[in-house]
Amino acid sequence: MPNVTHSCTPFPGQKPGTSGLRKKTRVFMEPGYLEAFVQSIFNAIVGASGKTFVVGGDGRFFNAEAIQTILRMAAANGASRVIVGQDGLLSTPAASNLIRQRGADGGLILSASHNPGGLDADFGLKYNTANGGPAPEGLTEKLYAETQRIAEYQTLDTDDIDLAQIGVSQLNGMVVEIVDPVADYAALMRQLFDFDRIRTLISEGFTLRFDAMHAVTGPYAKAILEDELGAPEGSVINAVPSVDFGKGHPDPNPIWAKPLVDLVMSSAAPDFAAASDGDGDRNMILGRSIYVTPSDSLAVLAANAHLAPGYDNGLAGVARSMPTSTAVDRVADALSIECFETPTGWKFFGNLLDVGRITLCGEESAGTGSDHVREKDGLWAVLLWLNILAVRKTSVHEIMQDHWRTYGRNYYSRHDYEAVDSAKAAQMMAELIERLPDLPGAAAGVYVVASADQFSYHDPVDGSVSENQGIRVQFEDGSRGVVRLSGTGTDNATIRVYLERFIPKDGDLDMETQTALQGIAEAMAHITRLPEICDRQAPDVMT
Ligand code: VG1
Ligand code: CO
Repeated sequence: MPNVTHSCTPFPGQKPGTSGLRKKTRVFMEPGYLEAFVQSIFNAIVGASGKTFVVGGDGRFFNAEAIQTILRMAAANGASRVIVGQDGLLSTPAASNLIRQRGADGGLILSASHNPGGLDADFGLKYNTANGGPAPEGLTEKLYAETQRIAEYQTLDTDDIDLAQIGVSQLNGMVVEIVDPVADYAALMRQLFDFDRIRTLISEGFTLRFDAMHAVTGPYAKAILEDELGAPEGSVINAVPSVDFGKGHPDPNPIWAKPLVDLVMSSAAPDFAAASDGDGDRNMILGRSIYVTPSDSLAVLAANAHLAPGYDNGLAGVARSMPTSTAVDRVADALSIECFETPTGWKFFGNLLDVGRITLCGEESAGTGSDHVREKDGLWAVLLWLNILAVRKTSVHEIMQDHWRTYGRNYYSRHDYEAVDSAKAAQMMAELIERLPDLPGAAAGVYVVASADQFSYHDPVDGSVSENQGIRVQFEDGSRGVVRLSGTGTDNATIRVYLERFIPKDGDLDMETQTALQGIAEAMAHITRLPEICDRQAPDVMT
């Protein structure tokens, strides 16, 4: 069957420095748009010829159609094998695992993560490399260059492949292998965690609820939590992936997973509850009458990971993204292990994981993970928590109290200002950057600035430097404010302001979070001049 060459135009959609593309679904569906991006990926990796790829997505609207396009193009570009999750489904961490297990050259993952799905919502595609992680900056630069000069793409004129049928078929000489999306991932989890112990905990009456938010983790959570670990049927809710995520917003935080938070705050609360996002890489952890912030969760997991078989040798080191609270730094200090501060985005953990400098890492945006894959992993975090609870035989609430009594508490919240006029957001950042040298010593309410800078990261493994990664304001009492622009929004600019206040272990550990942070929020408003420049008085979302 002959290849078909179509011409296409370079497109402005790709942002430099990002490993994927996130756009409105209708944009992705424009003739030649997805194709131009896929061909740009193949060009950036110097051809697909002879290569093996993993392909799958979170099941959102256009997932299956996009996979058919990718399969045709991979075959036309000479790929030798493509491994696809049944029905086109693969969670992001499961895709990362498959790439590694099967020694694939890379993977194309279809998802816009926690953004809503549907014809009038969002779609995305990203490329992961052979280590299973998001493309590093060197490759994303090449990819960007390719998107700017792409002129034609290669495809085939063929019928669709049946994605529902597990097994092997051929597409113009390329092997298409449809696999169970859950099996290899579940096997990995079985190696890392003490399933017997968790099963015993559950059989003794420990109750849990997992909200898959109508997204990709449904089948994974059902298979592992219910079928294997014995949680009663119904413990996993919203478990069937749907193309529009039940018209919801599959973002596991107290805003978008509010019913779950309401449940744990009610008299019907289970002992443990959790949720994951569209593509299964994020997690939210809850206990009876308690919400665990992602930054605290990372710190607790670091302090207790040795209780799970996969980590019983201890941790090589830990890492957190810059805006993530410094709670984990205190644990690393106590364990005498290294703690790295990286820019936002999972790709920056890859090198540290690859060379064994770190074992655990995480971000304030509900991402936690380890060296088992090269993506953050929602269900993995849930299982590690369950393993810890099964060993310590105490409540989530008690684990948190105990943690704060040992290390002190980092009150933490992120305030998001969404759909801000892009020019105004840029102006606010530019003016702030100009004022940075004058900030140290300046008073903002009761807070005094100790230091202020623009974060740039020097990768200790490959020596690369990533600049302009957000603004850090350190206050004299150890509190901190961070401001940066989102790189994943699809609607104008999103400004994120991150607030952190440290209270030592003998201080007040039981304040309401927003109350504890109000002074820092005011100080940051004063310093950034966000309310005046962007004409916003309050954030749209506080997590
Ligand atoms: C957000 C989060 C960041 C995360 C990224 C991708 O980025 O803040 O921590 O790595 O989403 O997460 P930004 O640039 O919008 O702040 V996901 O679940 O899309 O893979
Ligand atoms: Co995600």
